[in-house]
Amino acid sequence: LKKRLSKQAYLKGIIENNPTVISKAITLFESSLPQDADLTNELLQELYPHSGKSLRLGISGIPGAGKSTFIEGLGKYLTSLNQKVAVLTTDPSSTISKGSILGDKTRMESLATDPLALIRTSPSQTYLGGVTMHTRKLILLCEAAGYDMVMIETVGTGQSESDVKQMTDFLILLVLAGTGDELQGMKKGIAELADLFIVNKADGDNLASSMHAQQELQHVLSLSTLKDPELRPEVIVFSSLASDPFSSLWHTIENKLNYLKKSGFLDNQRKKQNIVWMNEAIKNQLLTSFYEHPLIKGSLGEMQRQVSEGKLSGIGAAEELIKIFKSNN
Ligand SMILES: Nc1nc2c(ncn2[C@@H]2O[C@H](COP(=O)(O)OP(=O)(O)OP(=O)(O)O)[C@@H](O)[C@H]2O)c(=O)[nH]1
Ligand SMILES: [Mg+2]
Repeated sequence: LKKRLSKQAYLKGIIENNPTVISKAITLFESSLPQDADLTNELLQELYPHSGKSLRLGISGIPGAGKSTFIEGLGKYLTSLNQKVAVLTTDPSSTISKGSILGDKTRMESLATDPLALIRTSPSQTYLGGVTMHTRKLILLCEAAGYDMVMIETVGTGQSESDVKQMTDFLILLVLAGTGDELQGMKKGIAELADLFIVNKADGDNLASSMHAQQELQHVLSLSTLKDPELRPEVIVFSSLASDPFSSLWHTIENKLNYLKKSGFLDNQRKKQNIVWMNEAIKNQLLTSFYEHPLIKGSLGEMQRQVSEGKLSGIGAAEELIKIFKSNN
């Protein structure tokens, strides 16, 4: 059995921002042992009153859009203002290639060694409740530990953008000029998901095409049906290679955030997100207790075989399993 701290020791360490304890707590949260789940839930309950005070920032974009570079730059800028910054990334490719994890680590090296920063990369496939559930827990932990800003990096696949939108206050989408299909695709909804568009790597030979992409995107967004024009995302061209690019960028983000705060939009959004979280947790716990039920475990494989061979309909099999579950619970 793995050695765990007492609940009080975790609590104290997290609230005092003790890096060793925080790291141990994250390991506990990542565990899939049932006895760890109980301690995790008790801890979350106790941490909750200490959470909520950070700004939650989502950063999404296609692979290679420059997300990690951007996060590191913005993170360093914020720690230079004495802000505490936590970065949560999931690594969707961890089971396929290890290269990307190592790459990320190297690229965020100067932020990783910053005493005001915490970087955590979680493998994405291992959690019963999925990445989203896990990330939300880490957000609460980071907030209780006093981080002012929690940044979440996610690779844009459509679904992951809606997921990250559901747990952040502000979503930044990094796009690259010359990936025209992406820009076209944005007409279908993503435009209204992001709070800020950044045409990234607008430097060198990319500059002219980036300006063009900016105009194109602005046009797409001007057709949006958002009622409040203040909520319409801005499109800016950006390069991490420019000198001191993050101070003016942060100014832009802060202006927008101030509006969102004053108008009550952020509060409202968090209230809705809390409900989403509750519903997801219910679904998650029901699913877990279903699939972990000994009788279901015992018959699921056989049912699946019969369904795949066409001997039973999928819906019929599901109904039978649920009947078994309900009458033995
Ligand atoms: N020219 C230029 N290159 C950049 C800029 N930002 C990042 N890059 C480069 O683009 C490549 C990818 O950058 P990352 O920050 O790793 O991109 P990412 O979106 O995190 O990539 P994944 O996590 O693999 O999806 C690296 O070689 C960076 O050095 C920029 O502003 N200008
Ligand atoms: Mg990255």
